Amino acid sequence: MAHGETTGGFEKSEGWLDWYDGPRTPTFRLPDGAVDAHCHVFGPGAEFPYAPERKYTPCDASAAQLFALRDHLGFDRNVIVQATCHGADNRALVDALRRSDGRARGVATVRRDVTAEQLAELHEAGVRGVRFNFVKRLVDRVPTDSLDEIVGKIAPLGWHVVIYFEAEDLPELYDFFSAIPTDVVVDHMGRPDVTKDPDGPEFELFLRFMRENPNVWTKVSCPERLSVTGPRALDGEQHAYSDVVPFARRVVEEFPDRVLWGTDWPHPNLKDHMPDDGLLVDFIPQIAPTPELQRKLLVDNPARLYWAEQTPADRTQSTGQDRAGARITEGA
Ligand code: 0GY
Repeated sequence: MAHGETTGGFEKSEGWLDWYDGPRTPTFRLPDGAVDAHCHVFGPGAEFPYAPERKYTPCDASAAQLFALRDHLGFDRNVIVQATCHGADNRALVDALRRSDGRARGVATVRRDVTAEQLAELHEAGVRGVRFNFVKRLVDRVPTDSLDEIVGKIAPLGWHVVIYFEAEDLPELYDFFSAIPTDVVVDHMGRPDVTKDPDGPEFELFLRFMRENPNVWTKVSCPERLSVTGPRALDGEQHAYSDVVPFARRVVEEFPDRVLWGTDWPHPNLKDHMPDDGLLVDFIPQIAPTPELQRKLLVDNPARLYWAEQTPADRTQSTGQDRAGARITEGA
C-alpha cells in the first residue's frame, strides 16, 4: 500500500491532505517509556472498509505505518483511538492492537446494544476506554441516555470515557460530563479558540471543569488544529504553533498528573497544512518545559491510565529494553 492511497474502491475526500511522509528525527529526545497517547489507524480500506455513516474518507494509514512512525520518533507505545470514519466497527483498531505485542492500547466506539462478550473481547485486545464524540462536523449526536447506558456497561471493566467537543459546546454539556462516574479524558483541551484570551471566560470554564472534577484528564495535543497564527511545524520550524502554547502550558502546569500527549497521526481532516510529526514532537518542550513535567506527560500518566496493571518499575524496565532493541535493529 503506497503512501496517500485509499484502497478498497473508496474515494478520498476532496481537499483532504495525506499524512506527512518522511518526518524528521525530532531534536527533542523523548524520555524512555514515552507513549503517543492519541493516534489512529485508517483501514486499509480494502481490508477494513470505512463505515457507511462516515463524514469523510481518509487515505489509508495502516498499523505497520503507525508502528514505523512510533519507532522513528522514539515512542515506546501508542494509544490508538477509534476514528469516526470507522464508526463503531472496531476491527481495524483491534487488528492494530493485536499486532502491537502489547505496545498499544485502544479507545473504541461502541453502541448502546454492545454485549458483555463483545466488551470482554475488546478488553482482551487492549481496549481501555470508549470515545464519545460531540463534534458536529464528525458525527450525528447520540442521545445522552444511550451514552449513560454505555457508561454503565464499561465502568465495571475499569475503562474510561474519552470525550471530544468544541469549546463553545462545553456550557451545554458541562453537567452531563460532570456526572460521568469513570475517569474522563478530554481530547485536545476541549478545542479552545486560541484567538481568545487564555485567562478569559471561555478557557476558564474548561479549567474550572478540570478543577471541579478530579476524574477529568485532558490531551494537550493537536496544536496544528488549534493554531491560527502558526508558525507551522514544517521546514525545520522549532517554535511551531506559538499561539497554542499559553493554553497547553497552563493546563500542563496546573494539572501535571492528568495530562496526556499524542501526535494525532495520521491527522484526519486537515486541509490547511500537514505537520511534520518530527517537528510536532519538538513542540512538546514548549508546553512541558521541565524533565519532570515531560516524564509525567509522556510516561507516567499514560502508563497509569492504560497499563495500570504494571508497576512503575516494570514500565521503565520493559520499555527501556524495547527502545534499546529498536536502536540496535535500526543500526544493524
Ligand atoms: C482527531 C480529530 C478529528 C477527527 C477525528 O475520529 C475522527 O474522525 O478524531 C478532527 O477532525 O478534528 O482527534 O483526530
